[in-house]
Amino acid sequence: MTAECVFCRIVAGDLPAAVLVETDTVLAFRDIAPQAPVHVVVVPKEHHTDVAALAAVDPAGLAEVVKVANEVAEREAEGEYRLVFNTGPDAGQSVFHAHGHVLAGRLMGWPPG
Ligand code: DGP
Repeated sequence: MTAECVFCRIVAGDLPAAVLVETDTVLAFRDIAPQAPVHVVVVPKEHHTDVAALAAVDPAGLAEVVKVANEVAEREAEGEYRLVFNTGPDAGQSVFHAHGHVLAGRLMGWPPG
């Protein structure tokens, strides 16, 4: 946990969030700035800077993130979804705590912006 990390603060219960799924190692909650009718952020409870760091240190933790993302999408969007891990500022990452975005509920364009 880092005191200045917004997702660590949500995991710790210091900041409110609309939580959909909680497991021993993962939390899924609605994004504060939704980009689709379904937009849920899935985070490991442990702090890792991005998905690459998570994969290197805790591959099972990354697998749990993907499993929970799929559960959310099954529940909210009949299992059709996009799972996005913005990695680095140029890719749009603004919160440096590993997270996957579950986006669903509308047609997705390709290529992404
Ligand atoms: P990214 O830009 O890929 O790092 O995604 C970070 C996302 O986190 C962004 O879509 C907005 C969301 N977000 C930032 N702060 C909060 C917050 O305090 N609560 C919630 N629920 N989401 C947040």
